[in-house]
Amino acid sequence: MKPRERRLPLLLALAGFVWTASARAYPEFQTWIVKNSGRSVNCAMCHAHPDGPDGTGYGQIGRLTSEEMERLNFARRAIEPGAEVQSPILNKFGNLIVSRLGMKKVLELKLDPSQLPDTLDPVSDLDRDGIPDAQELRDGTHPLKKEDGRPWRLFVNNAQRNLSPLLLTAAATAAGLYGLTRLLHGFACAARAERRETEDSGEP
Ligand SMILES: [Ca+2]
Repeated sequence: MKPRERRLPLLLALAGFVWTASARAYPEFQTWIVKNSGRSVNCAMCHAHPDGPDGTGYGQIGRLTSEEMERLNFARRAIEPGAEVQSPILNKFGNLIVSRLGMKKVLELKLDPSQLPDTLDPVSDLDRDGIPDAQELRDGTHPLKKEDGRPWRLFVNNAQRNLSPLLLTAAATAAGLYGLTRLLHGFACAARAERRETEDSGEP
């Protein structure tokens, strides 16, 4: 292995440390999402804390326990894809990205963040709102909050999801109205027949 090739894993590990140790180390992803979607997006799209990993709040480095530090260090070493990363400074979506891609690929995508959505599982939908995680990344909506999505996409997905119950309700309502109409018609006929019998018998 050439000296340059031997240095690559070390450089990647160092870059991974910088990424997980500083919220501002990788502004390229957030910048692209904001520009592409036109929406304001904070660090909470991928991190545990909306201000990123720096600080002493929940999900920030200054507050981690020894067990959480072990998980953080494991994530820092996840250069290749496939590792089950559970970094305490990332949320479920952030951990999914690192697990699926590995830090090496994440670092490559830093040069062109617009490719990030295409590298994700196209059918993964963590919040089950009907909008895939990759699309939420493009839209600048939160992939872990099912109430956060482009209104039109949420409307279409909800309509598709509830189409069968709506049709059944409409059919039941129509059948009920038809039955009621027939019943009222039957009452009217019976009343007319009774009136005719009374008139024919000459009873007052
Ligand atoms: Ca979703």
